Amino acid sequence: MNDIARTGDFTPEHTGTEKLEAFWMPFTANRQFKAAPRLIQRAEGMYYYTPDGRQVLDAQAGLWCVNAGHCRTPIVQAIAQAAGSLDFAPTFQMGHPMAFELAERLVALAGKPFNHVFFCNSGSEAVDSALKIALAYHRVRGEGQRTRFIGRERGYHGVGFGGISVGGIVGNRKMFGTMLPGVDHLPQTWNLKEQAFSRGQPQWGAHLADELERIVALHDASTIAAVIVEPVAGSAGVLVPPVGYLERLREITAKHGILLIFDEVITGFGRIGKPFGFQQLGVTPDLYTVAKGINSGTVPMGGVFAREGIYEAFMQGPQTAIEFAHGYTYSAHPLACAAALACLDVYRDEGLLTRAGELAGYWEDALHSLRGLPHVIDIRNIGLMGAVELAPRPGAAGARAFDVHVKAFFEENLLVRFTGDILALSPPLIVEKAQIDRIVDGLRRVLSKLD
Ligand code: PXG
Repeated sequence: MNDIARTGDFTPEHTGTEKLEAFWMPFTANRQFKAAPRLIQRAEGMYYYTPDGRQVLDAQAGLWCVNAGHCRTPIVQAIAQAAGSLDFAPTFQMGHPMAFELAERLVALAGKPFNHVFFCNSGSEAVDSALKIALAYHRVRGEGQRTRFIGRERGYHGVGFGGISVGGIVGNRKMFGTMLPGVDHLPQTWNLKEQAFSRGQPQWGAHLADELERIVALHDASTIAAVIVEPVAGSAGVLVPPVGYLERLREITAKHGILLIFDEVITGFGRIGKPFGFQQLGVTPDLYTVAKGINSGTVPMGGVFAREGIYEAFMQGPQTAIEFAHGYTYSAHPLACAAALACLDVYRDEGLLTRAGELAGYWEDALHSLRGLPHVIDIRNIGLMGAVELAPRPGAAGARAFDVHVKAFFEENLLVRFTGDILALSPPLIVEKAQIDRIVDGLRRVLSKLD
């Protein structure tokens, strides 16, 4: 048990539903949850523990973020130490050493051509920051008419107005008015008929990137600031880029002077086999966003990496001028930086940022062994990401995957994420083969008796 955990009185006898009412839960069916709560009290390594003491295997790394595993001692100690020695320090017109050290280490991990990183506190803020860097970059170079963004259907870029505007998940957009003007979308890349049960990158679909040429022709390249995509779409249910697709996006954007932004909030920090997804996929963007795994989900933090030439373009005018009027009170918060520095040590010492690549074959075979079970219409994987897509129950979209989520949690002691009728899997990168077996065997039992 963690000595410093504040456990409250959420023991089985005390979990009265009235205690649950005040918290307006994010992205949650509040009434359904509060009627039958799924509570987590503490965590360690690969596991969560419920208030009644059940040990639950975390097959989703929290929310795609706990890449080093839960409550890792070096990270916990670094946070505690920072909290006791530098609780907060401004980074507007001031600085603290950890922020600079972290930026330097991150840029080294990114490698050329990336040479600067901007800090924020979440993936949503990272996306907003990247979009603003793109607009301002064009403007400082005399191309201020480049104001349009191109996102993609089924893209998830967080929940800020910028992120939902370039994002392509209808449910996250429809309630919120007209959002940013001047945004267009590429088609999404998943196709059941052509790609079902692909292992790794599907062979079919590179041509979908050519839609960008059509969009460019419609608006004229001179009006477009940036294209933003997730290298692997995570939230929409692990949509793996077709072979050759990202390469084509890169070619077309470069040809037209449009910035290419990769949203690596999920693919960053070892999720698909290299420190960053672009390194694994072999396509280099101009800007990319990170969050989540930057400190294994321990303290909110995000960032935007910029390739050579972008930061430099801003460094003009009087020395006293603030070159980029953007930032957050908590940009490079000392606790987040301390956690990230300790986390980078853990990643390095345990080889975690390349472990997904080593386990990818085992993970792929294990997941694809679920093929043929009732209602399974597709299985997708890359690195240590995976998805099992179910046919929806007639008239009740999402109900089947929700049932699996609940049964896995209560009957198999497994935490598995779901989105629509897709089960999404992304275990911490410390996962062992025996734990992969446990995830897949638990799912097999649940799926075998699913109606
Ligand atoms: N971009 C991407 C690609 C993401 O996956 C964000 C931005 C936003 O990050 P923040 O830190 O603002 O939430 C994300 C977040 C899920 C799930 O289960 C995915 C996310 C968040 C919560 C749940 O699919 N991704």
